[in-house]
Amino acid sequence: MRGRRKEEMESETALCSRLGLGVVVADSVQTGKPTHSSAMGSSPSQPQLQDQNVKRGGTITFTWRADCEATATWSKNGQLLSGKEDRRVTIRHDNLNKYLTITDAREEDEGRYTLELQNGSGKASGSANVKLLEYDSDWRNLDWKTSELKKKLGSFTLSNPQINHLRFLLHGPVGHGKSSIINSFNSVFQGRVTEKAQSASYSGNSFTLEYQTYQVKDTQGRTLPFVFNDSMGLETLQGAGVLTDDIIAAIQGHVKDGYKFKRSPLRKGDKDYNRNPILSDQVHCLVSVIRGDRFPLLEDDDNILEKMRTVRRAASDLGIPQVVIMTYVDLCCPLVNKDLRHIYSSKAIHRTMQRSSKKLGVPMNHIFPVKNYHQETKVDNKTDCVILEALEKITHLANDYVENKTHHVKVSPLKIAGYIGCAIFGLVCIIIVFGLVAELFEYSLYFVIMLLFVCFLFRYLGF
Ligand SMILES: Nc1nc2c(ncn2[C@@H]2O[C@H](COP(=O)(O)OP(=O)(O)O)[C@@H](O)[C@H]2O)c(=O)[nH]1
Ligand SMILES: [Mg+2]
Repeated sequence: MRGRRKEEMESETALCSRLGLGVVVADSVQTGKPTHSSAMGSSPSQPQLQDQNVKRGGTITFTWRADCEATATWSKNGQLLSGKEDRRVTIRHDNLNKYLTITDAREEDEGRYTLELQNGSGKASGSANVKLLEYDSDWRNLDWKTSELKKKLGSFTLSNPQINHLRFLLHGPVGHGKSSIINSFNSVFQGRVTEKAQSASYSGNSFTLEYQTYQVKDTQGRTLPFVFNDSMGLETLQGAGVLTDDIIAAIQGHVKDGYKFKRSPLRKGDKDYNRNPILSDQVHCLVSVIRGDRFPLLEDDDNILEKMRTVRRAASDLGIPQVVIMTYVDLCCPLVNKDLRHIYSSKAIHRTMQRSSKKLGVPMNHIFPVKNYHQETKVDNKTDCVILEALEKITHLANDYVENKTHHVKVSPLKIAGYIGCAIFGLVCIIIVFGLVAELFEYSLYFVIMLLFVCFLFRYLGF
């Protein structure tokens, strides 16, 4: 009897390994040994099947060892499975062992699977869900080549000649990877993992306390046409973390580099307040940085979400484009953790993006999932690609924004009065001088010269 049991177990193990089963959901131990009561006609025990998360192309496997003779039927979402509907589906009943295997798993295989056992004494059924970790095809295309993208961005020509760089402001909750993304951008172009902006190993409170501009250089030491502004993180408590007024002032270009964030907002007249920001001081794209794996927590944090919305509204009022960089994709999805190439087919990442799009009001094509260089000591092609993909899209959005902008220098009324005073004084002097000269020249020449001078004055003062 014992020998027969051992043989059965061996054949079961052999089958599992032949099918390449990643997950043996329930094994015979769970059911206990077949009892004599089965022979006496007891009804089967309820099958215990376990939920499965399977990767695309993987194998879905349910096995159950019944504790008595019983006929078994498998169904999916209430529809009976015969095992003939698809070559990928195999149903096998080997004495007490019941198997359902589906190879080359696809999205259509998702659903609730049920095993029903029935004999003369009664019936029992058990169900489990199958979920695919990935969609059947990628929802965003990437050709996984860095050299082209790097070249394109390295020689990017700004469409507005009045500025020599695009300015991106990174903002978001503390510890979500703002400083790390600046380091990642720089690392890609440097070809080695760098740390320009200090990122925190553990972030309870903001590690970045200053408003700082970072440039990116390539391996030849050429400065790339974009700069990044790192800011202090947003915190839940009112008055903690960066103040939304300061972020809004930074967007408008009023915050000078090196400003140390304080408990009270930066005001006109403070030494770090730039009264007359020009186009290159202003932010050309607002980048919200959020952790993908922590989004469920962030979703419930109304204080932070409200702060983020306030900042976004201010950017919208100025017509500044806004994007979201979703970091920590490696912790969002086990498949992506293993291989970053699954990033654009991962359901977990796509769903988190959909939820953040809804909560933050940013369209899906303005959300970029990214894995930062955080523990690596060397750069790698896949991480570079994902980072460059985000940077390229952000650069185009910012460049479109600056295309039709001009330097709007706000001149104070006092300055204007000064200009006018100077102009009047200059004119009077000229009239006196030319009055003397006019005696020697014809009046017509006198007026032509006067006119030319006034034109020059107006052009020079920029009226
Ligand atoms: N696993 C993982 N860790 C990350 C990622 N991005 C950042 N980190 C880590 O998160 C921590 C906080 O990052 P930091 O850039 O200082 O966040 P900040 O406060 O928003 O500037 C650091 O320990 C980083 O190494 C990522 O994509 N994946
Ligand atoms: Mg930081």
